Amino acid sequence: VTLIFATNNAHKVAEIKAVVGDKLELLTLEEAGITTDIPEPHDTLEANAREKSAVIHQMTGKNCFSDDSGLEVTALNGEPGVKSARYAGDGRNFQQNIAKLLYKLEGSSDRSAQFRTVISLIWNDHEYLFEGICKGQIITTQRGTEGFGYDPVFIPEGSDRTFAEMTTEEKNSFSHRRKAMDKLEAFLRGIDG
Ligand code: ITT
Repeated sequence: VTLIFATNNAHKVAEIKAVVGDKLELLTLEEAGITTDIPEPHDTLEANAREKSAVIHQMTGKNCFSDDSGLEVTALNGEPGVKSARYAGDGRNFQQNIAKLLYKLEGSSDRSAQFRTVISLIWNDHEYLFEGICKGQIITTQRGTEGFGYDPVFIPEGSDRTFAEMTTEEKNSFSHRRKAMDKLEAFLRGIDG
């Protein structure tokens, strides 16, 4: 099975390639010869995931999937959520995004949060959505240098280390993205019979 992964985020590609191994052949946009800025204009992860896969499917006519993810913080009513990449402005600056998050959570006793991934798969012209959630806590200072985005301040349930203190494989043993990808793989196995 060959699928185009409709993302411009190299960290997502590395994480998902580590999940699927050689069970699926993934083509990045670059490998598929596509250079386009994928729009994310909507106010839900679901709608943005659908938009991204639809754009790439329209361009290529091929089977493809996208990943839209965000950090949903309880005490902030689900923010930054769909705005995770641009929380502190259009520059997509991770240090500024983390600084804003920690500032907004200052003094808050509830530091619970979840990462949520929505994958939109277009398979033989039909669309399917898969969700993965990882619950955890936001800590007060950054720890670790691996991963991306909010990883240095997020500790998943069941660990005492941040995602940024883990290898890709360890992060994948907990992560939202892995859980959504497992569902996609199970779906494709079902179709294969
Ligand atoms: P594509 O749309 O090209 O796939 P993107 O980086 O724009 O890549 P999103 O729209 O899904 O991806 O942005 C989600 C943002 O949420 C991302 O830039 C990070 O700041 C954050 N994020 C998503 N998954 C994360 C993870 O596993 N660990 C840490 N932060 C994450």
